[in-house]
Amino acid sequence: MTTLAQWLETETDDAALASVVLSMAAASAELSGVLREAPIAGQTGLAGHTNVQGEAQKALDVISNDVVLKHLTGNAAVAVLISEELDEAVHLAEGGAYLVATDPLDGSSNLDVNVTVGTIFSVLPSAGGLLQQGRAQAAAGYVAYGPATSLVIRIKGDVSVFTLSAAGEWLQTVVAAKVPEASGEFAINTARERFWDAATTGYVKDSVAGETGPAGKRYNMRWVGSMVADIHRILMRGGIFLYPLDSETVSKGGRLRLLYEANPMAWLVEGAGGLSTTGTIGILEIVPTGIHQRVPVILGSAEEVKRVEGWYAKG
Ligand code: AHM
Ligand code: MG
Repeated sequence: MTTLAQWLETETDDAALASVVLSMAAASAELSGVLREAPIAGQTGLAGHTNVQGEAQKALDVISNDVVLKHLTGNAAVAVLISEELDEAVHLAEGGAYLVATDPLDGSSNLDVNVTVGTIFSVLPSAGGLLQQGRAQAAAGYVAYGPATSLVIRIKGDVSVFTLSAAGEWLQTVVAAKVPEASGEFAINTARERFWDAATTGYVKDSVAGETGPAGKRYNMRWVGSMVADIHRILMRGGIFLYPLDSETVSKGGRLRLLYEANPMAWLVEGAGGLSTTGTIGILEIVPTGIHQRVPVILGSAEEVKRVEGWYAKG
């Protein structure tokens, strides 16, 4: 089987970029072990403080951030780290060619109930500064800590999936993931229906209307509450993920963060043939205004994303 290091050799001739991906993979492999034994080590529960987003940090949020920081600090190619858990960008190796933006532990509300969580990361050329469009990404990936630990990674070409072996090696298990164009599955937190805009309400209403409704088919709804798990399902078998702008999140610009949640996921989904949008513009086209900026996120199977865009176009 192809290892991650072998795949990187064929995927890029940029040794610095390959080393950044390998550092994130090493951090994630370490985290996979930490997460597996966290209840034994007494590392579940709250850390006792809040992050820059005003969210209560879990002990494992803090530990995960420390593990990623440790692995990137030793890498001369990483000039800057932006993390969900750190108020400010951290300047690391001077002259490093790359910037990493990460959510070290996404979906942490699922930790204490042993449901899949993940690490998301985006790699950008450091020369472009802190606030670059998603289009500028040099690579992006996530790691899903589920029944298996999966690394999903894309440089410029296809999306590859690697699985962490018991011996600690990343082995390629999917060569080119493709998001099916059509799907009958949508993912949205339906408990927020009262806050939705007309486009979201319209799309979901059409979808649940079944075979005789405007969508002409039957849909299923899935919502794990870990973006990594929901997006992984969509990458493997299709579907659409929506965290739209709603009347409660409008003052913040949305719920999910652009630099280390929306952009890397959009990079992967688009690389696998899917689409991504805020409803009105492509996620990868957004010009960031802040490192912790939030945006509406709609991505997945092309037909479904187009159906949502159709609703937004109605105004
Ligand atoms: P987090 O980065 O603080 O873990 O929050 C992001 C998570 C996503 O993983 C998930 O899609 C979303 O928040 C779930 O939101 P909700 O609580 O509305 O279900
Ligand atoms: Mg998070």
